[in-house]
Amino acid sequence: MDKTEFKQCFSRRLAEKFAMGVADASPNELYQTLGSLLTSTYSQKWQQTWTDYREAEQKQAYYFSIEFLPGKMLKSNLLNMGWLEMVTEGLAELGIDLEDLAEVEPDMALGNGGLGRLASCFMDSIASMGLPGNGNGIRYEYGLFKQHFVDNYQVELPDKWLHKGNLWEIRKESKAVDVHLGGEVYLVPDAAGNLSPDYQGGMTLRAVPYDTGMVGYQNDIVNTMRLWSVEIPPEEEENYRSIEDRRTVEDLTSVLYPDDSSEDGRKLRLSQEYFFVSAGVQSILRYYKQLNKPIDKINQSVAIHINDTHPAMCVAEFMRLLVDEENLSWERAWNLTQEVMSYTNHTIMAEALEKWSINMMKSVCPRIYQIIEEIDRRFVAEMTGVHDFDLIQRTRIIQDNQVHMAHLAIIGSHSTNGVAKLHSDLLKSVVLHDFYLLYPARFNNKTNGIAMRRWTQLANPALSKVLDETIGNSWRKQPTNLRLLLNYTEDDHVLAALADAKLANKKRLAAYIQEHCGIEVSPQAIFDVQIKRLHAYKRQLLNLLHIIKLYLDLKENPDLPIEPRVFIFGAKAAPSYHYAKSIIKVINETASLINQDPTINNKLKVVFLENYNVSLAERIIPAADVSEQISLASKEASGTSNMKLMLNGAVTIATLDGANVEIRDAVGEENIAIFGLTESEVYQYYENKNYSALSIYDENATIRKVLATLTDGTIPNISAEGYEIFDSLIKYNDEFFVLRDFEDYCLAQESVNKAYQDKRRWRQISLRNIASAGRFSADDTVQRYADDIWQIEPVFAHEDLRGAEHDSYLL
Ligand code: 26W
Repeated sequence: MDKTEFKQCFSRRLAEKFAMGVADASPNELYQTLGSLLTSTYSQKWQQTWTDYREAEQKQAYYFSIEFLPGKMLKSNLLNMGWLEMVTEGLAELGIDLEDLAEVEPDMALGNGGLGRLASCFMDSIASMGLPGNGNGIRYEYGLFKQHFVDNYQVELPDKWLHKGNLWEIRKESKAVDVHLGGEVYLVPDAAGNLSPDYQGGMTLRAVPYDTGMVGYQNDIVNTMRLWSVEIPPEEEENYRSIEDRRTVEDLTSVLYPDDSSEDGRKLRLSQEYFFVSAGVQSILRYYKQLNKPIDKINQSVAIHINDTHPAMCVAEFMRLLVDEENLSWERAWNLTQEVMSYTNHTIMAEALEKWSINMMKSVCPRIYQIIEEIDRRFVAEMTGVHDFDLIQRTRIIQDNQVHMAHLAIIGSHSTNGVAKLHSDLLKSVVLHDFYLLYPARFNNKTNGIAMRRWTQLANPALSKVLDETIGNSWRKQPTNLRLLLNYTEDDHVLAALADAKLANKKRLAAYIQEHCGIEVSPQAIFDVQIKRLHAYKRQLLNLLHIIKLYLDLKENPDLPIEPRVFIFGAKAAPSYHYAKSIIKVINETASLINQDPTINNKLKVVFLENYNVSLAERIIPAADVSEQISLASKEASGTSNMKLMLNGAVTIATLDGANVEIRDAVGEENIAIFGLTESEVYQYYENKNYSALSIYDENATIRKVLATLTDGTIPNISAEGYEIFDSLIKYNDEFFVLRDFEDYCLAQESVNKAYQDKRRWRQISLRNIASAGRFSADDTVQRYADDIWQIEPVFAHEDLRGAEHDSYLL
């Protein structure tokens, strides 16, 4: 479709929807118009894709995730439809800046961090690889809280993202299902003497799906992300007279739990988990049964993926439907369940591995608890005599009145994978070693990837243009072709072009920082970036202590030969995570102190950007020079911001943790600044129980000087928080070995400073990082899931079924 046609259609659609012309329309009306033009255009392909999967009787994968973090979708859909350039120009000719429309769209922030964003990167890649995969999650009324700083403290405000409606979703009333919660279940013998469940009490809720198209990259494929919302079944209305009664129901899908590392253990969270699991599994079986295939062949048509433990009840819900409703034998049902289910672990933090009390489980989903009990009983029986008693007791699902959700997911599926080589090895050797002994063949690694199109073509058009002009545009479809850039390491013209693109992005971010924080930063300075959730193991504190050291050094010697540096933080803390919120306060107070100190001639600036989310990441990452990946080795499962920053030419300072190890392998020792304890050294300390923060403190004057600022008033307004942090290090022995890695970290930072001073060398290192980032494409990651775990393949394989030539996106 050409520009002229688009402009006509756009003006016509605006008139149809809002009875007005371009001149009178607000950015939101223009956004709504453009969005509706897109949805009505790709809906035909969406339907076609669905029909193709059905006619081809294609095996499909269903990615169950309690979090999805798409961010904004307008520009991503325009790019994937091949319309981005044409629409940008067409709108400009109508006097409209596409950026203004993109600004209007609220971020879809239905996730906390890494896990949710990965799920959305995967949705984009699965569709772009033409793979029959669907998302299944919750349509929260309120997304992740909006973060504001008041007096340098984090405050949380509700994210009412739906108040202007959501033009990307379609409410599928006809596809609603009922989910039963609470009550009691009695097993009563039926006529044939088989025990069948008799549900007493509890409540039946209506799960209504809202489908959002997942548009593939210029391949006519549109997959589905189905998000469930709860409603009171019309036939039950009279039972919910009062607002309170109604809220008890509607609360179920009203808000995303803002914790991303420690389970909250609340009944509502467990109810959320069962709600979207039951709704999703029921709708899958309903679809499968329409194919008129034997139920005991469902494993050839369905793959269900459990994204961390939150959807682990898929195992028991699938069993419930196969045994209770499809009357399959337990054994047959169990084999099918294991073949259909697969599980990904995203964290080794003990507090993040969900364990629900038996009573809680019984009160929320009694039949599911009965089934889990039976799975556990049969597991013990099957393993007894084969493996030793203690191993069985450590791996069984129900222990000390708690249901271990990871155990259920591992025992009930055919595949358990980690998200980076080191993480997957730690699962086998430490965290899930007992299960590795039971099921060695099930364990595998799938190193994370990122949606290359969003994190280059959309977020960084300046870099994308230089790449096209240097190596051609094949990298847009095949990111590993970025390696061609290595041929230009000695090409000063290309090095300069890359540096100009980076500088332009830094100027844009500097303007944003000026506007939103009132802080002036120099685009010439090193933009040193740490963007991720605030968590002690991610060690934003280590970054802060180094900044304080630099500040003290500059106070002593303002002519210290360091390159001016801007430290940029983006991080939300879970509202109940007090320690994390104290670190935010201290970073902000340190920032105010340093940014207003005239004596250090602007050599240091600290900027903590509010409300870090996907859209802010798209603004920060292209402007980054240094990528902070400084978690304590063994704690960060993978990380994905590390991949995004590398792809955009930032140089990484990192511990050998998570995917940092594979980034080092990709770019080479001399193009990354590695420091700190390795995971085996960390485990050595655990082994020997001999880590002493106090002795490090006593032996290191610099550390004492730096830590003193936390309590001696150097940093104002942090009396409580300063002591809290000081005590966490000295009194409570520094759980994440911040003091142990401090000196090495400072040395690594000096090497970064030195490298930056050699402009040409720095540009070459940056180039090599861009060139080596192609291997972290989520397109390749999902292809590995498809080949090794889900056994699904692109529908293209059945080209003949789709008829001759496809017409691309015609209006
Ligand atoms: C029960 C509360 C809760 C909520 C979310 C516990 C754990 C989570 C997530 C699993 C935490 C998470 O986002 N993990 C991150 O997953 C990314 C994608 O694989 C990894 O890159 C990060 O290293 C990992 O921390």
